[in-house]
Amino acid sequence: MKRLNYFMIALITGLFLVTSCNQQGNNSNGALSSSAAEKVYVAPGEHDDYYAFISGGFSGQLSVYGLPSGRLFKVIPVFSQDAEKAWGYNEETKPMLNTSHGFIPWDDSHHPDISQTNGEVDGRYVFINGNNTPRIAKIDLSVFETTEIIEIPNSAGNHSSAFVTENTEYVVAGTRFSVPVPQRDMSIKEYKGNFKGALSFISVDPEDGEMDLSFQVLMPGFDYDLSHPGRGASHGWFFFTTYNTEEASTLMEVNASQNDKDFIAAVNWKKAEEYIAQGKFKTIPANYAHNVYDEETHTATSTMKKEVRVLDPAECPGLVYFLPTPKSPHGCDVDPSGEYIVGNGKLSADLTVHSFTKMIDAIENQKFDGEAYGIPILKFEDVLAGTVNQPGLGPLHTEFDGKGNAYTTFFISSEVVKWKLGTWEVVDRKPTYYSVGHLMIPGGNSRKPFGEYVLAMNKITKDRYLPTGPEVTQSAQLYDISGEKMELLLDFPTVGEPHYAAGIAADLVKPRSKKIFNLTDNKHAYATTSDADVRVERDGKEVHIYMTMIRSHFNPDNIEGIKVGDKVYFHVTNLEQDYDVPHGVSIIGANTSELLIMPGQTETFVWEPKQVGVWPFYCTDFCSALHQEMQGYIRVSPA
Ligand code: CUK
Ligand code: CUA
Repeated sequence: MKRLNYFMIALITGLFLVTSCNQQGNNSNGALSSSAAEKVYVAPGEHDDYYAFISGGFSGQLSVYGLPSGRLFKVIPVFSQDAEKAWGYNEETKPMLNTSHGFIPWDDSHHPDISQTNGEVDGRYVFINGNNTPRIAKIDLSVFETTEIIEIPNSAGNHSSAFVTENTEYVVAGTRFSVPVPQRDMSIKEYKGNFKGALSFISVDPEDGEMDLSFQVLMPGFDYDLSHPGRGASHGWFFFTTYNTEEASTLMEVNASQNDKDFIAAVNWKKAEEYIAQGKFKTIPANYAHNVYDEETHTATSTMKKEVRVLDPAECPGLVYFLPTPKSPHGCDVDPSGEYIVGNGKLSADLTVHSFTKMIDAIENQKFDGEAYGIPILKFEDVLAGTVNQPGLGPLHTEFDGKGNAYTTFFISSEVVKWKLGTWEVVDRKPTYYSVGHLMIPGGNSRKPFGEYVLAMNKITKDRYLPTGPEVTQSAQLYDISGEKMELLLDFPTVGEPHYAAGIAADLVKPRSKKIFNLTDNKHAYATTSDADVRVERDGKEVHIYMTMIRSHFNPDNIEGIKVGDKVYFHVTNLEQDYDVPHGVSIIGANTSELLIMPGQTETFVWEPKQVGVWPFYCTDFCSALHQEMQGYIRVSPA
């Protein structure tokens, strides 16, 4: 068995190299027709039909593109400090990056998912996971800003996240690594049977959208890779792929791939709610931060939470079942009807599709094939809906067009393969450039996909773009899927590694997009909403400057009485009440970023002057013909 696994890995690596080489310099494969150009051409001043929210991977952020043009509109800072927007630099947003480990200014963002109502994307929020220091963020699409981040305790690698149920009852976050729960000092060799994998169900308040870690299901010590909610008939269930069901503490070579089949874990979260209501949970200590950005005060607060409710599947019959799935399944995808659950076995030659109806039948008839840690294992044949035979090499992820077709990415053979649900026949395949990971159909994660385009996200681009030194861009590729055959239309570079994306018709978001913050609604503790209130206040060594900005001056613009060793707070309010007129402010020698302040908002940075002198500050955003005149001086005297 072990021999075979070495062989598989060698085969995969070898094939991968061959594939890349073959495609290198073979751009004619991807040459586009002039009709392709027309299909992605959005004339100057016209709007795109779709928003695409593409994760930034190791950049920690989320970027906003238009489809079909592939134009980049914005990079929304989420888990990483961003100097352009002062995210994590100004006093207002620093608390957003607080965790139980302290201030953590970076993460690895993988999977955005859009909030849903009745199983359809509704354009209110995007949720996205931070893998490294487990966190889930919520982006409010009225402002395109991150407004909430919740840390996930008992989790490590937070990879099978952040996917939403069909009325956004929960955002689900599954751990990747199993770890000691609660964390403690113990031998790594004692992993097997002792480590646990926490699957977290974070409720979302239907009124104000606030997240709350409702409960965790404490699973056996496998690795949990990806997840997807049930929908339609399977609403109330959540499905997770697992690997390393051997529970090896080291995955060097292929220790983790000895089992012929791993599992998809089917979790009945409606049942979990019943157990919670009956008090069948344990409350265990857990430290985690919950950070909320308030739209009225324009200020974030961070609260540390101390405990979490956990459910043990062994003590909660009917909560979890295992569906055997070959081999190291990665993506776990559910079709729009909720009937088919696709396990993308990376090391399997075939694609396995499970049937929800058959799963329920098998459960009702108690047809089990043993158990693992008290969790019943169903028989592979009893839950199998069908198999797509040898569709490609290294299946990773599947999306659906809502017209009975599925599209699966194959990392090793670098292609997207279209196949039919129910007949399992392959109907088309197109190459990607190269080594595709995820793919995304706008609304493809819902009951009602928009079915017009699929976006493939590539890990490697080699010679596809102008060289930029050793590091070259990752990319996304857009295909028209309105016809029987896919047509490659466009490829464009991405910001960071595009693990996944979420797409939605622009008309569902545009009407909600806020244009300005009303100055009269500004409840910031240090707001200065009229020029009559500008002032400088000293409190010991702390100095608070209440400053305003409007085309084209700061008030005050000459400040004296500051001393070396002071801690100077610039609280700056933008008095503008016109759309798209931000001002910026920066000062020489400040160990922070500029502030780029939107109309009606207040932001704060701290300056600790180290040198005596008269120091200038200026506006960083070209705001009017007198932008260059928007400046001032601050005098620093000896301590
Ligand atoms: S993962 Cu990146 S290719 Cu984090 Cu969704 Cu599959
Ligand atoms: Cu204000 Cu430039």
